Amino acid sequence: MVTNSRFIRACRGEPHDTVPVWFMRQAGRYQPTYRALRSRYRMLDLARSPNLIRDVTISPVRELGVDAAILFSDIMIPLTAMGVNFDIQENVGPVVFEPIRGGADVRRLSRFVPELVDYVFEGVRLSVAALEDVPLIGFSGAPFTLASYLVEGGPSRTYRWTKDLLWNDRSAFDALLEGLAEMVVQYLTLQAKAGASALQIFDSWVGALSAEDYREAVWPVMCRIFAKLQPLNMPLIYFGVGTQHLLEDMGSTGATVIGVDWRIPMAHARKLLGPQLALMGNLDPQRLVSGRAATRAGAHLIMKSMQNDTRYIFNLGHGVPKETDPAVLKDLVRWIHAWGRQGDDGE
Ligand code: 1CP
Repeated sequence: MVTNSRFIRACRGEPHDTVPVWFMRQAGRYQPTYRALRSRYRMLDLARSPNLIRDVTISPVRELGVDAAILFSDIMIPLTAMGVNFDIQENVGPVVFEPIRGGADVRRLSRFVPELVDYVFEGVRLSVAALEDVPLIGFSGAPFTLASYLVEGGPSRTYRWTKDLLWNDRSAFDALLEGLAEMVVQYLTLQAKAGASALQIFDSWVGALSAEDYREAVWPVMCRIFAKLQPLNMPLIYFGVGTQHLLEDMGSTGATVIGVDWRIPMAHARKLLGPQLALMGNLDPQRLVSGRAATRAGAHLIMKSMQNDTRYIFNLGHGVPKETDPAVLKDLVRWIHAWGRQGDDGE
């Protein structure tokens, strides 16, 4: 476990030399090196090979100079170890072949068998060895976001069937989230034991819920997960998109770092969440596609509003878009580091 890095120190509110930065989806399609690998392997083949996991995981650290690596995998991977059949399809995302639509389908899910995804933990070990003093972030999808793929059968805009299950078959919904929560705890604990230094839970689509539904049906599940992870004594990051209306509740789950999307000013998130939590975010990812000037201008506003905040980590409000020029990201990392050292325009 790496403890003396600026990323981990900022997560804990300890003094550090400059603002740490990493990017969600920092490994992926925008990288020529990743595209070259993908011309030879399918996404799921990459994610099942420990050596390739390591190569892809460490590549943004080498190419961009970011302060943390995130395990290369996908939120769907551990579901293979619960008996779920799915594929990751080009320009679509995860597709689940037999969606879960009721209690009988939920009972079909098996308990999580970690041995079936040993390649993930081996990928963590190999990545950690190659990264030396750069921390590795392990991750999992959150129960609601995973359930949304399992129930819809793929990406969705309305979450028709997921909400239907919540409102019309609450015991099946609860059983599904509970089974997934048990997996999340075991899966993340094993990533920590394999050498990860921080853990992130992606609840990407939880913003689709009303504040009342979140509080009542999801928040208690998240509280139980974070309580079980707390003994690992490492930063626990919780992130979702479109979560302005949920932020305060997300902040009281036991997570120690909250990932904020780009729609809300970072300083406003700080007011809502109070001084104790670390915050991570929140450049509009689309600025990257609009080039260096648009990127620096957005980053300038965020850095100005968060200067002197010792529990702040620079990131995007969501993942790196595939149209991003790597040179823009590399420039951004240098620029954030320089600003964090000297204040204002950095260089
Ligand atoms: O063809 C390809 O190479 C597939 C593109 C791709 C990649 C690079 C997918 C399919 N997954 C990944 C890797 C991935 N997924 C990582 C590691 C890379 C990194 O961050 O550096 C991580 C952390 C994820 C997590 C993930 N997968 C999330 C949560 C984060 C987020 O972006 O919100 C979600 C929602 C997924 C589902 C998924 N997998 C892939 C796609 C295209 C999607 C999104 C589909 C949708 O819009 O619903």
